[in-house]
Amino acid sequence: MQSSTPSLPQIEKLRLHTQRLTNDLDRLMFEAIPVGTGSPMRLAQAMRYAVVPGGKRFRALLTVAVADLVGGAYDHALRVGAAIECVHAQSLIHDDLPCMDNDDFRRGKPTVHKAFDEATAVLAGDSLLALAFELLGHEATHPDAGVRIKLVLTLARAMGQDGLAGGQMMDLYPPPDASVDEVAMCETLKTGALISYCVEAGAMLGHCTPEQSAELTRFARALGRAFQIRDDVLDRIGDEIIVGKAVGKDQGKGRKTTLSVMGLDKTRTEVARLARECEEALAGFGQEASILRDLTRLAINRLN
Ligand code: GRG
Repeated sequence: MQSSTPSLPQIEKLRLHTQRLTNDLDRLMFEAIPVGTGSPMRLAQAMRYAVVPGGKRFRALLTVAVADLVGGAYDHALRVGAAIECVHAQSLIHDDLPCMDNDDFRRGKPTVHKAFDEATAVLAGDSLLALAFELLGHEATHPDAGVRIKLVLTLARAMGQDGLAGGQMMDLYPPPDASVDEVAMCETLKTGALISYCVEAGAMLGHCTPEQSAELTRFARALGRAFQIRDDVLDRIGDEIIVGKAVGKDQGKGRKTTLSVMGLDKTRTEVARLARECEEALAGFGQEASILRDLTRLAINRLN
């Protein structure tokens, strides 16, 4: 795996792939969040504001790519991807609140609590989590109830104290002299847990051997770390307009990140190691895993 920037044909292939999924996701989510059918209209508007249009749709793309790799159906993966994007959106809405990161802009537009208000933002986040489980539990997501239960159970674990919420807690209340390992653990939970779920869930929709499953898990762990490290780097060197939100906040708040505890040079080395790890984990899948290689490059080189 090259950590260098992707070639133009690679970018074009990924762009077409992304375009199709983005259109399908937007349609699915619009239908799943009706406005004006009895439920409070303002809540539905805030939910839609948070998920349509979304961001890069990296997580849904990942799930669809893994499902495709193991013979899962696109329509099933699309619904799982939508559920994951709902959870991701909730985590961003809550992360942006004044009691957490206190951000006014996200994806180049006012954050949900700025566009609406704090109470609506909290409830929109809560409702998006509920919607995620509703989407997963519906029989359209998979005909096998056992698979649906596994999808639900594994997502619940990825969100809670051993996942996003736990990682966010470590981020908000870091130990005084956080070690590299403690910072890595925080980032693995707050960002890596959902990225790992994307891969696990995609694999659940098809069939793979225990060896393939282990390699996908290894890939997901390295990818999640690389994705969050790039986030830290963008906060340091990114352009506010392109990133779509305020940058330079980590240093201002004295936040512990891989970048702040390792420095730029060691962080680059670590990203190169993670890229190699992704490449090795995907090696056995051959050309079939090319979209996953493209997504790895995107995670490492992205500008927003
Ligand atoms: C889910 C129960 C539950 C709680 C959430 C608030 C919170 C607890 C966690 C916050 C976790 C967080 C914000 C991690 C950062 C993840 C990250 C790198 C986000 C940016 O993702 P992109 O770049 O964003 O994929 P786009 O806008 O492209 O979707």
